Amino acid sequence: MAGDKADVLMIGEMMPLIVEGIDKAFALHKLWEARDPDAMIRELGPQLRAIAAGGPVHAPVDGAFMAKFPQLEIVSSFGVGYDHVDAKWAGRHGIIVTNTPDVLTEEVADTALGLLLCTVRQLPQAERYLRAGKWLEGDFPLTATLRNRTVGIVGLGRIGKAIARRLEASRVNVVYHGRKPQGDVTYRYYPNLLDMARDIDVLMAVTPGGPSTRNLIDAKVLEALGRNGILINVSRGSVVDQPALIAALKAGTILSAGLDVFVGEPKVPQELIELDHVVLLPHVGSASVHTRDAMGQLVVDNLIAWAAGKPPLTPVPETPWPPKRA
Ligand code: NAP
Ligand code: 8YV
Repeated sequence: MAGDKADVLMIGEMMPLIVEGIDKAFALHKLWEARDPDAMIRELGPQLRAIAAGGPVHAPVDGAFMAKFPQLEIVSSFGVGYDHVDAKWAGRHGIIVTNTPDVLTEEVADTALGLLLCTVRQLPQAERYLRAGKWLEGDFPLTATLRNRTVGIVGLGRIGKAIARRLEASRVNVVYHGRKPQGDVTYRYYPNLLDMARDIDVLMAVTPGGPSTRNLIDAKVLEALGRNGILINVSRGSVVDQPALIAALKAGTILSAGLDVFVGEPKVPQELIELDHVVLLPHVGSASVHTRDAMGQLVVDNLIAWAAGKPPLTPVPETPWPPKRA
């Protein structure tokens, strides 16, 4: 503790708005800059009560890591998805986990729809065609269409519903799969993903990552989606069996895929990069200045609320409130 400011450990580098916001209100410790990170952890261990954590490309905040800080009270995480944090372990140990929901919903839905349109209509390929001077030789080939397609959304939560609203405006039929039906929509619900995959020709993944959704979209689902089928993934790379997807794309089992997320990102398999008929984005779902600023501010504001003894602004469902220590 520096003066009366609580210590906050930042694990990996985060955006300047977060670094500056935390630095102003707290004693900030930058683990990624430490010459000896283990020594910093040992030194802070007994008194540290707060951690700021980044998204999926950062180090996981698992039970073993949190156990190094017996006084830990809060992990303020960047991003709505928090599969890099063991929130169940934290919940059992009375530790608050916060994420950044809602402020990114419309941005990610915009990206998902853009990715879908780019994939179906091959817009990036058409742009590459023009830049390569090929238009002078002839028109770009005709493409597939969004018309008469049915989009099946896996994970009809905040972002899934915002995508569905955009699809409705485009007069596209929407159905969905999740663990339970949603009360506030009239789209057809499929309790079984395979059944839905057979009936649709676009599969849009918007679930959380983590063990409960690992490889949810596997070879069988891709086969059921069929030769005209398109997979759009804006959830987490882990939700799709990536080798099975590559095999399906190569074999023509499905038509195409638009991917914003990957297993092991930022590394993307060369086999995917070499496929010209897919559209690949570097995890930019929420990546506008406006939305990233709102997300970053929420990371800071959750810590400020905690330090003032107020309830967390955006706790994840696993967070017990008021907290109970194990
Ligand atoms: P949300 O409101 O919690 O929605 C998640 C949905 O997934 C819920 O409808 C939930 O419904 C469903 N779901 C959960 N577990 C499932 C399972 N095992 N099988 C099928 N469906 C399941 O979250 P959100 O704010 O919409 O965000 C969703 C996810 O999008 C995030 O967790 C993150 O992974 C991803 N994301 C990606 C980007 C990007 O940049 N690409 C940006 C933001 C978010 P049930 O509980 O009824 O199953
Ligand atoms: C974040 C995301 O940008 O919110 C999420 O779950 O995937 C993105 O909005 C990502 O977590 C940053 O690392």
